[in-house]
Amino acid sequence: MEPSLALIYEDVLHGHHKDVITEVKSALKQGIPPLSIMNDAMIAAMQEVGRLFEGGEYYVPEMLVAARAMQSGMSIIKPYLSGNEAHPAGKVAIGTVEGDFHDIGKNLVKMMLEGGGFEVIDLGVDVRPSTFVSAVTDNGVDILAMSALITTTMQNMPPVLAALEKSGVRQKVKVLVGGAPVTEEFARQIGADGYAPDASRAVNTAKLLLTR
Ligand code: B1M
Repeated sequence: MEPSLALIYEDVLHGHHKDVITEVKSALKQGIPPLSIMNDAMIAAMQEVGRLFEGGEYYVPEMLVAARAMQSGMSIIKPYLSGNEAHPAGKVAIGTVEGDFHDIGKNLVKMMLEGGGFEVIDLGVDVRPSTFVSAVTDNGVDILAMSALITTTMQNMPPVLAALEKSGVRQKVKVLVGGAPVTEEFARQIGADGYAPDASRAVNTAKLLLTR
């Protein structure tokens, strides 16, 4: 791995959030693409954090400090991923489903969508079905984007689809789902319109959904 990426990887892994800021700035100055910093260093480090947690070497506090370091790095990268199109490609409301507080992936998807020219309303984490429905009825969004990181909380996606049906707005909006445990098959089973395995592909899928 490129030395500056290796430094960022280690900083995220060990939760050195101040060093991450310095190293990300330095990598950008060296001309390393922001997407490479995000994917090859920061996301890779979070995957290792997950592996260490599963192996009993990391506990929740270590995950938290790593997450904070990742968020610090992302705050530096964000301006480089932002779009500048005058006319938004579409309006998206994004949130992590009820019972789930993981927001790093959701924030990345949000950033990439903004970079792709979408206007994005961030509903936050632990979002109830009624809040997703209100985003459609009150804000007229074209796409509802739901993220879930836990096998149990992904089961809170179908109630959102049911709530949309019940409110009579299911046909007005495309539903895009994703998050580590979510699969294309799961998306199909629950009647979502689209699935994306990562933030970059979420943008392509969102654009495709609006052409249908
Ligand atoms: Co949690 N956690 N966590 N955690 N955590 C996981 C998810 C876990 C897999 C760890 C493990 O056991 N290996 C596990 C879930 C196991 C399962 O599914 N059964 C787990 C657990 C168990 C828990 C707790 C229950 C732990 C506890 O308290 N005992 C607890 C639950 C809290 C809750 O939400 N109710 C918990 C808490 C936490 C922290 C708060 C400490 C922290 C989150 C901080 C935060 O988000 N602000 C945390 C973290 C950091 C993780 C891991 C280590 C990293 C997650 C992450 O940010 N990854 C994670 C292990 C892992 O993922 N390997 C783990 C980086 C991020 C970029 O990837 O979010 O997958 P990800 O997003 C990807 C794609 O999935 C996709 O795009 C992104 C990249 O391009 N994507 C979408 C995401 N959303 C999308 C939406 C789309 C499309 C694509 O369309 C709408």
